[in-house]
Amino acid sequence: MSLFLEIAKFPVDDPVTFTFFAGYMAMFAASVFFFMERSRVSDEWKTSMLVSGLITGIAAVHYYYMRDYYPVYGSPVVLRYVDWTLTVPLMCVEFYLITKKVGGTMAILWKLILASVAMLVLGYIGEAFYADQSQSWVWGALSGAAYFYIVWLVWAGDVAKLANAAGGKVAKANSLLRRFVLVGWAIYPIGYILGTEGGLFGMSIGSADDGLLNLCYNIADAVNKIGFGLVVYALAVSKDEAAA
Ligand SMILES: *C/C=C(C)/C=C/C=C(C)/C=C/C1=C(C)CCCC1(C)C
Repeated sequence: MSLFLEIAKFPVDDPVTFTFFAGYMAMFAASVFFFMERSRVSDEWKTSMLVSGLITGIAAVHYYYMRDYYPVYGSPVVLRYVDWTLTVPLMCVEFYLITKKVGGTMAILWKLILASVAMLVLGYIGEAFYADQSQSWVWGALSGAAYFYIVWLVWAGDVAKLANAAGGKVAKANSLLRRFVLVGWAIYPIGYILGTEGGLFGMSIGSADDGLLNLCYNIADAVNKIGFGLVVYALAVSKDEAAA
C-alpha cells in the first residue's frame, strides 16, 4: 500500500491531521524566509540564520512524510525522533554560536548536545516500545532529568554565566532564547504524559491513536523551531548600541 494518500481521502475534520499539514507549510515557508533574509544581516549573524533555516528545513522534510503517515498508521514515532535528533542539537548550536564570541567552548556545546541526545533516546524508548508502554513514565522521568539539566545550563550554568558576564546583545540573546527551552520545550513532556499509556492519562483525540500527543508535539514544534528562528532574526537585524 502506498504511503501517500489520495488527497480526497484526507480526514479534513481531524485537527491533528490539520496541524501536520499546516506545520509542513509553516516550516517550509519559514525556511525560505530565513535563507533569503540571511543576506540582510551582518556577518556575525549569518551562521545563526543559516542554522535557523536548517532547523525548519529539516522539520519541513519530516513533516512532509509525517503528514501522510499519520492518518494511515498513527503516531509517526520514528520520523518524529529522527527529526528531533537532528534539530534539537542544532538548537544547541545556536546557543553555542551566541556565546562563542565571549568564550563559549566546544565543551559547553558537547554538554548541551549529549544531554539533548540522552533526553531524546530515553523519550524514544518510552514511546516506541509499545509492548510495555506501562513503563513509559519511567523513561519519561529519566528523559525529564536530562531536560532539566539543559534548562539549568542555559538559566544558571555555563551558558548563562558566560552570557551574563558578556552583557549587551549576547546576554539579551540568551535571555530570550532560553525562554523557549523553559516554556516552549515544556509542551513536549505534557504531550508525552497525555498520550502515552504509562504517562498517566493515555488520552486520544483525532483519527488515530496518540492524537493529543501529536497535537502537542506539532504545536510545540512550530513555536520552538519557527519562534526560535524569528527571535534570532529579530536580534540579528536590531540596532544595538552594544552591537556584538
Ligand atoms: C524541534 C524539536 C524540539 C525542540 C524538541 C524538543 C523535545 C523535547 C524537549 C522533549 C522532551 C521530553 C521530555 C522532557 C520527557 C518525555 C519525553 C520527551 C522526549 C517528549
